[in-house]
Amino acid sequence: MKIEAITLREIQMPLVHFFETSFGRTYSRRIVLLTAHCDGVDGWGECVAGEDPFYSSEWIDSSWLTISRYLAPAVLGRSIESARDCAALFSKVRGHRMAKAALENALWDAEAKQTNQPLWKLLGGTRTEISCGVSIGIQDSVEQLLDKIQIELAAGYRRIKVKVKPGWDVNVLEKIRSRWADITLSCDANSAYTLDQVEHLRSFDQFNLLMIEQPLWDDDIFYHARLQKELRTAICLDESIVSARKAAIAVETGACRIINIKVGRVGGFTEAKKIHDICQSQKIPVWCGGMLESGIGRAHNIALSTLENFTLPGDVSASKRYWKEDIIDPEVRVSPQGMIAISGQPGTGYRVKEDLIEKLTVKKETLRA
Ligand code: OSB
Ligand code: MG
Repeated sequence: MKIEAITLREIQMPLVHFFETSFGRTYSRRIVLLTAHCDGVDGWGECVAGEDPFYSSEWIDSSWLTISRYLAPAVLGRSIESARDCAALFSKVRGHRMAKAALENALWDAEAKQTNQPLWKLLGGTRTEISCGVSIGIQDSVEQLLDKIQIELAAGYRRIKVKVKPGWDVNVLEKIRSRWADITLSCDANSAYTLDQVEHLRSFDQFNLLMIEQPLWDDDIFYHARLQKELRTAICLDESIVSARKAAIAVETGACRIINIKVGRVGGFTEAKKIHDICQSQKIPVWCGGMLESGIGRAHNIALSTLENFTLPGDVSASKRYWKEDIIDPEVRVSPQGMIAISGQPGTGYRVKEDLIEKLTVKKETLRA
């Protein structure tokens, strides 16, 4: 597969509803999309970096520069046998995993199309449908949060995850549990706590949560291991797991009992598959996280979620929860049973709406060898 050209673009899309985490509120997304032009076939990738370096050190303008100055030149004009070989070409560049993933994943998409098979099969997936949960941000009031949960439960979602931070946690979880004693419920702190708050975090045990996601520092594993020994609730790591090596360390030290795999955070499908395999061999269940993706990243998350050890409902949910109109056709739909059906079509099974993307584009650059 020869990589002849790469097109980078930034699109802007307002969210249907703002999304708030412990690090801030987002009303509208700026998203970097990448097209890899390979032997007459176009592969699409999405960079999941945020508008600001708050979830991780990467952000969309850093990813654009990293791709155009370093990553694209490493592959342009070259022939590679498989998208699997891409990660090795980037090894000189430290970090910048979301930028790497945007390019690597576009090549996986191109390879699936060229070999006329579904991306999920190329990745080694086995599922014909995947189980969906929702991540619900911090709201202006607890009443608004309860209304949102009610709507998502009625839509069929199989797991509710709420964002927490000091001041929006025990009080909120209490209200949720007193209304719904038995739903599958998780919370995600996005690193909002420190080890001084062990007693406070231990009080979350009373809510019978499926997990508490990333309670401590974004780059920490060691203190999560200490915290996990103090909690009955399973810790799930998100931010800390940036590679297969970190996943192995987290599992070996007992820092978590569950891992959230985000393909962008770990640098692409190749590394995501490695983490999946390590967790499977160690009996650690995984699920697919989300980063408020457009349809392109969402379709990639769906393909990844078909791997066998994705046994817990992911944060991969319907397009309409985010966008008035998504950039893929059909948009992602979730059944009343909370499932997404997997397409047997080649590639992602979703058509990229290039006309709409053109209208949403605010910046574009084509790179050639
Ligand atoms: O921690 O999972 C997270 C969104 C942006 C940054 C970090 C996270 C999230 C989400 C949203 O929880 C998941 C989604 O609905 O895409
Ligand atoms: Mg998270």
